[in-house]
Amino acid sequence: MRKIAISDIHACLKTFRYLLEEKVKLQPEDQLYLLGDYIDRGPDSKGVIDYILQLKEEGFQLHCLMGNHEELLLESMHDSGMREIWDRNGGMTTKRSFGVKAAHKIPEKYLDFFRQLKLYQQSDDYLFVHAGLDFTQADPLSDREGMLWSRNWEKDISYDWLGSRKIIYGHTPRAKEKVIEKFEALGTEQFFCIDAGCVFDHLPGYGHLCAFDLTNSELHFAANRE
Ligand SMILES: [Mn+2]
Repeated sequence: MRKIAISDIHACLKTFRYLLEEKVKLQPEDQLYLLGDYIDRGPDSKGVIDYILQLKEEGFQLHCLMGNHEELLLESMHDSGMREIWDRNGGMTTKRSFGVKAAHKIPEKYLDFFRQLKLYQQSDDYLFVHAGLDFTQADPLSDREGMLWSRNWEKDISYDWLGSRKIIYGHTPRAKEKVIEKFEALGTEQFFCIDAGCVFDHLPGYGHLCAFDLTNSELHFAANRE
């Protein structure tokens, strides 16, 4: 049994499948933590959700967290300001992939999937969250905004609060080399961002989807193959 985390798939279905099937070789006894941002920007948002639902149906053990892009989709259903932000950040590609002109036209089974996503999850000494934790708040795990949107929060970590736990997150893309560098620092640091910018393959060094095998302390990468 392995624990594996992947974040920020951003509609890159081919890369996601290749990473899971050819690199990670996911097994039914593994626990897979997906840290949100399944949709937007890349070519096949619907396909990514279909694949996740299929894996769950086949009995694979998935723990799916919410990302800010799923929040934008849900909020856009009743907030026109959010709709504009979503459209500017990949929402148009997601609507196209579902063949709809508005989020509320997306079939209910997908909306249900988005609605039931968790904001964070803990397992052993690991705390999984999409963006980070806002330690300027009294209880970072009650602060939805921080968990979905925060950046550059690492300098504010309260180590009294965190104890021996390590925070695994995505949201802020970086080059593959930078991910590897921070992976090597994980022995001394208690936070690790696994977003290697899969969908941003036009940026030098970016364009990889990363799987972090926590059990064996290994990284697997797949280059964008969309
Ligand atoms: Mn994000």
